[in-house]
Parts: sequence; C-alpha cells; structure tokens
Amino acid sequence: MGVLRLVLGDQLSPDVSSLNDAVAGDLILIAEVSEEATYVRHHKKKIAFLFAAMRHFAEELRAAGNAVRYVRLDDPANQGSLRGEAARALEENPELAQVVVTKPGEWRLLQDMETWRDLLPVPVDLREDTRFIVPLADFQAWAKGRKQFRMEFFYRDVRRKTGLLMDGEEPAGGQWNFDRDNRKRLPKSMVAPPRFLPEADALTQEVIELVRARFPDHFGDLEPWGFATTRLGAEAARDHFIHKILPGFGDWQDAMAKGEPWMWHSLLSVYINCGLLDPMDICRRAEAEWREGRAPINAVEGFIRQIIGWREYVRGIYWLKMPAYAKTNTLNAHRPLPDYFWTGETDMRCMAEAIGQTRRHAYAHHIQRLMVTGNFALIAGLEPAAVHEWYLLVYADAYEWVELPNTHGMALHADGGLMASKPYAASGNYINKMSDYCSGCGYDVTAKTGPKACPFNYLYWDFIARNREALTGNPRMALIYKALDRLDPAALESIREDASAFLESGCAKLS
Ligand code: FAD
Ligand code: DLZ
Ligand code: SF4
Repeated sequence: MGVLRLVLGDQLSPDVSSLNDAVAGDLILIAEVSEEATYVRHHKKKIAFLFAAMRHFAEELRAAGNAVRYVRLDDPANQGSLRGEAARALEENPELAQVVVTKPGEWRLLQDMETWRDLLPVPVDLREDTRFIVPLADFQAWAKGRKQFRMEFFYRDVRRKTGLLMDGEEPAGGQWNFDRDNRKRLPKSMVAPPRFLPEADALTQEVIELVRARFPDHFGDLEPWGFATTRLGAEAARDHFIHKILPGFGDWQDAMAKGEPWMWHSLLSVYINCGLLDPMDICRRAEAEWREGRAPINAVEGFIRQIIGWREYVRGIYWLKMPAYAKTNTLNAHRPLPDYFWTGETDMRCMAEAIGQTRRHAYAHHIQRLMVTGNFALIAGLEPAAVHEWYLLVYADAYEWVELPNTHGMALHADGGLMASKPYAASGNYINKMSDYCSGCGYDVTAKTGPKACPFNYLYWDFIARNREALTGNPRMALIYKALDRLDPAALESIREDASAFLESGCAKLS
C-alpha cells in the first residue's frame, strides 16, 4: 500500500516535509491546474516560471529514483484543480492508501485542503512546512501578549537562536542593525552591475508557448526571459549574487535609477519562495563573505535581516492574523486602481518606471514596491483589497503569505499599525532624494500645487490632513501634524483642492 505525495508549485524542495519519508511504492503527484493559475490573473511570466520549474523538479525527482505523476495543463483529462487531480490519481492507482501534502502558503488553499479529509476516499496527512527558520508555533509564542510586533526584536531573537552573525552573545560587528549606512543615493557616475539573467531552455520555451496560448489576457510580458528554472540554475544565480553583487547591497539598498530594475538586489525571492533555494543556506554563504573579508558588514547584515527577519516575520503575522487580516482597511480607503497600474502609461516617471519594469520582468525591488507604487496607493487612498490583488498577481515571487502583510501592513497601514509603527507615506521629495526619476518627469518635484506639481506632493499633505483622526494619536506622527498645522491655511486649501481634483478624475493629470 503506497502513499500519494502531492507537491505544490511552491514546494519544489527535495526536503519538503511531504517527501521526507517517501519509500518505493509511493507516487509523487505534481499538477499544473487552471484553478491555481487563474485564482488571480497572475503575470504570464510567473505562471511560465513556475510550470517550467515544476517540470524540471519532476525530472530531478525521477532522476533520484522516485515515481512521479506529472499532470500538464494541456492533458485532456486534467481536472483543473489540485483536489480533482489528487482524486483522479487515487482512482487510477487504487493501491495508494493515503494522501500526504505539506500545508500550502495561502489560507484559501489550506481551507480547501481541510475539506479533503471528507471528500477523498483515503486519509489525508496535512504536514507543517518545515522549510522556514522559525516554526509557526514559535512565532505564536513570541507574539503572545504583545500589542505591537516590532520586527527588530523578533530579528534579534532569530539571530541568537540561529547564531547567524553572532560572536558569542554579541552581534557581529558590534551592532544588531546597520540600516543607517544603507540609505545612499546612487551617484551619477555609478551604474548598477550587469546581472545574471538566464535564457529559456527548450523545456521552458515550450512552457512559454503554452502560457502565451492559454493566458493571453493575463498581465505582463513573456519576453525578455530572465529566470533560471532548475535548481542548478537557481544556485548559479545565488552564487553570482553572493560573489559579485552582495558587497554593494547595503550601500545602495534604497536607491533607484532610471532604466535600472535590479540595482544591487539579489533577485533571489522568486527561487527561495518556490523552494529552489534554501534561505538558511543563502544566509550562511552571505555570512562567510563577511567573515572572510569579501563583503562589508552593512551589506551582509542588511541582506541577512531581510531573510531571517522580514521574511520569517511576515509569514508569522500572516498565519497569526488570517483570515481577518485580508479584510483590514483601517484608513477606510476605497478608491479603485487607476488604469496605469496595468499599462504603466502615466506622466509620473517614477510610477511609469516601476510599473513598466513590473510588466516586463514580473519584478520590482523593495523600495519601488514600498515607496513608489505602495506609497502612491497609500496616499491616494486606493482600496487595500484591490492593491493586494495587484501585488499578488504582478510579481513572480508573490504568494499571499508574504505579499499580503507587506501590502496591508507595510505599504498601506491598513492593519492599523500592527506591523509598521507609522505609515510609509512620503512626498515627491523622498523619491527625488533616492532616485534620478524626477529629472525625467513631466511634473515638477519642487512644486506643491498647480498643473505641473508632483502629485505625490499634494497627495501626501492631503493624506496627512484627511487621516488626522486615525493618525494623530501616534507619537511618531506628532512632528508631521505640527508641520501640517504650520502650513499657511490658503496653501493647504490649494493643496487639498488639487488633491481632490486629481483623485476625483480617477488619479489622472490636472488640467
Ligand atoms: P532583496 O532586496 O535582494 O532581499 C533579499 C531577500 O530578502 C529577498 O529575496 C526576500 O526573500 C527577502 N525579503 C526582503 N524584503 C522582504 C520583505 N519585506 N518581506 C519578506 N521577504 C523579504 N516579497 C516576496 O517575496 N513576495 C511578495 O509577493 C512580496 N510582495 C511585496 C509587496 C509589497 C507592497 C512590498 C513593500 C514588499 C513585498 N515583498 C515581497 C518584499 C520585497 O519587496 C521582495 O522580497 C524583494 O523585492 C524581492 O526581491 P529580491 O529577491 O531582489 O530581494
Ligand atoms: C502560483 C501557482 C500557479 C500559477 N500554478 C500552480 C499549479 O498549477 N499547480 C500548483 O501546484 N501550484 C501552482 N501555483 C502555486 C500555488 O498557487 C501555491 O502552492 C499556493 O498558492 C500556496 O502557496
Ligand atoms: Fe515621481 Fe513626482 Fe518625481 Fe515625477 S516629480 S518622478 S511624479 S516623485
């Protein structure tokens, strides 16, 4: 009597818990299904990347001696859902007496799988996902009794527990956090380094054509390609980053530049989140670069913090707070997304850059996600649910467990400050400081009102003014409210009029 072991598209690790006791006679099921490909209209490149990585992983498992049932999207008998495919596999292989699956990364699918015990003819074993550094039970214990969940304290605990960047009881380099060194603007004379952007192999090219034919109305471009789809390819991308790019990661972590989608970012989230790379292994390799004198501490600590800090922390928040978290809207924002979130066609250069590269590459780096599109959505009062759906579908690394807390918690402050102690709202001045976007923009970043004024400027003050009631009690907002109260009333009125005209016209240009 064997076991049916279902592996999902973001569980492509040989050591995923559903496989850790596999024996001869078991059957591993991997299925491309329309339900997963269309529950939001994912970027075409995200679907193509994942299907190609799933097909390569099936080959990897077969080469290691496993029996694998791989169901393609265009299989005429494809049932269209994971449950349907599990049921079909059981029907065609009556010797299989149990289903084993590692819990999925999204609430919606976990809810569905919990019904499988009643709907499938054999017992279903739903296992914890052990590929994370902090078990969910540990996060829950950490969170218990706390009113606010500050990432920094969580992160220090993870450093202590893992020993990463620790010298005994002390943080390596004498400080826990080197963020103050990581906010440099890119000098004009400096260009971002060339990146490792793999071409599509024959298997991937076949999947690209399938996606082109089956999902023509989904967001985004399939070319240029640029993702590895095998474990070896992902490891090569990791090594390229660790050896060639990591030293500059810290200094330029917040910088943005025209025509430069990648800067010094790792481009590894897409591989980590689907299981091709192991987060702890990457952190150990990054630490070794500092210990051996090849990368500075601000780069290595900053990079490791994103992975063992932010990544683990947002996952903990997601599972602690779902399903209510997806409905949070503390600032009562209800505006629909303007069309340019899909087309990238806007005179706001910063938005055109961030959205344009998102269409092309299914990628934007953190500051673009947080301080350009996220900041715009926050200060324009866009509906959190619509913004969440946008972020979930446009990025190749997006799964709800990581995307939703970043969107509702970090970018939109929709959770009332559970994650971020104050909203990440900023005027055009911030974008001008951290990028060269404003020099090529149709708007004037120094103007606060009028048809040429940067929309981020009047939207920022309008956001602060209209959310006074919700935000004024926050001590970190005190200086900002003092500044608002010092504004000349006539100037504030013009600012609010321009903001209102912009918002009422569907976030379009003032005439
Ligand atoms: P790097 O800048 O090189 O960072 C290194 C690694 O740290 C990343 O690969 C990632 O694994 C991790 N990391 C960094 N920041 C975060 C963070 N805030 N939360 C979790 N992990 C982090 N990240 C996703 O993986 N999937 C998402 O769907 C996603 N949606 C986001 C939505 C918004 C509104 C915001 C503000 C951030 C979002 N992020 C998301 C976090 C972050 O922007 C991406 O992880 C990062 O841009 C991925 O690019 P990179 O691999 O080059 O990252
Ligand atoms: C994102 C995605 C897509 C596009 N397609 C599939 C698929 O066909 N089969 C599959 O097993 N997984 C897919 N996924 C990933 C799942 O949506 C993901 O496992 C859940 O959202 C939980 O994180
Ligand atoms: Fe963006 Fe304003 Fe700068 Fe234009 S002027 S790029 S809209 S911040």
